[in-house]
Amino acid sequence: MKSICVIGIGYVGLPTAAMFASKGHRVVGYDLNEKAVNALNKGEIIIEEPGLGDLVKDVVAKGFLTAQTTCPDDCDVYIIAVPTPINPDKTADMRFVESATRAVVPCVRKGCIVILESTSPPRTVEDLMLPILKETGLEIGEELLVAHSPERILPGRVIEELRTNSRIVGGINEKSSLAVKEVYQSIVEGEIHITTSTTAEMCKLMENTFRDVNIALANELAKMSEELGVNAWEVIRLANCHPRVNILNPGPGVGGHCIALDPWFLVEKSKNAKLIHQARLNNDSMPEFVRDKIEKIIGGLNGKSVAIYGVTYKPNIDDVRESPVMHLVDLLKNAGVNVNICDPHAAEKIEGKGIYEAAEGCDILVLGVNHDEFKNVDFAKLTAKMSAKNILDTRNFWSKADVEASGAKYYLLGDGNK
Ligand code: SAJ
Repeated sequence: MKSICVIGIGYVGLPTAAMFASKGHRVVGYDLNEKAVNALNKGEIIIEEPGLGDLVKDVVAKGFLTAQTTCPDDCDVYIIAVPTPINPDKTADMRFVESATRAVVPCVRKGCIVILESTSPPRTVEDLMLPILKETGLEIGEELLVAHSPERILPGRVIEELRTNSRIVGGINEKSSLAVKEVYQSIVEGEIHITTSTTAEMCKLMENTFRDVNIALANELAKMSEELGVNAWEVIRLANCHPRVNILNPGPGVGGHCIALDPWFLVEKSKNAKLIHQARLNNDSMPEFVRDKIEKIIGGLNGKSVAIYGVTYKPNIDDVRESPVMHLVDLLKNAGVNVNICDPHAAEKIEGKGIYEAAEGCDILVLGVNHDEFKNVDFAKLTAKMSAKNILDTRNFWSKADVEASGAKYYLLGDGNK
């Protein structure tokens, strides 16, 4: 068994730490966030992720996982899982990775391993981390092994995917790759592919960029469909009957701290990332497109009331980071709209109202995120106290027939049929 330090006990670091601890490793979570550290040491978590709470409670109770606000100097493996946000000018903010790497320097000794898990621009390990790690005085690649191993876990299915997804390990040399592969073999049942650190960085970015570009295609289809008088969802359903076509779903935009951000790392580093750049602009234009659709439906915005159902970046999670629906809320408020929010998953993050209360007095109800809680609503009751019974579905989640049977008017993002 190894002693493992996970730097950053957030959405990726905490489940990773808990999984290693559940296999008998001694794991120390290091984070500057005292609230997260204190919660973890009580066996509690401060994020919503199915199954994670029980896992953390168990490994903390057994003494395999602890947390602290300083970097431990007695571990064999140091995993950096800190945020890599985007600056307002869309360049990568690598401060957290840099400071985590510096924190490791006085703590490592001969034989230690440093792994970057954070999604990072290409060449982060080679050009940002190695120059700092050389300050340890250890022979990099021999006495101190270094690799990038990006996570592929889907928020909402983290525990299962950490275990079952295949994984890429990109070492600065083969010795590093083999040592890091051995570390992950204790928690990963999927295949572990070995490559270079820069290739691993590019793989992670291209995985999410592939998804972002395809979502952008679906969003462009939605706009074209409204212009040309067809229903984009019908086009997608039928086109996807082709054995090699898989058009993704339109929506009010792309959120989360991954798909919405990672492509910008490539735009920053390569002048050839033109399609990738345009895809980001397409997706980031959707909140305005929805705002304009709302304005057209209710005949103006200033002084109107709009109820937004679901503001997290995707269904059944509590994460509002980069949420396009939160951007839509801001756009509406800036246009003088009174906005009511209903989101049972984001109750601790935003001031919301109940499902049958939020729509009262509103001119339109917009489904922003298709949470399970919105599946079986009573549309007659939902719209009973609305000023105007308009429902705009941005996720093709509700039935037009059911909505209109209640006497409300149903609108669907991407449906150009009048
Ligand atoms: N979205 C659409 N249309 C779609 C699919 C998604 O509008 O057809 C939107 C969602 O509403 C959401 C955003 O895109 O706002 C991203 O949602 P997501 O579920 O696609 O992605 P994440 O960010 O939760 O997780 C992704 C996953 N990457 C891929 O699927 C390639 C996950 O495997 C990664 O580990 C994660 O990013 C990450 O951490 O990088």
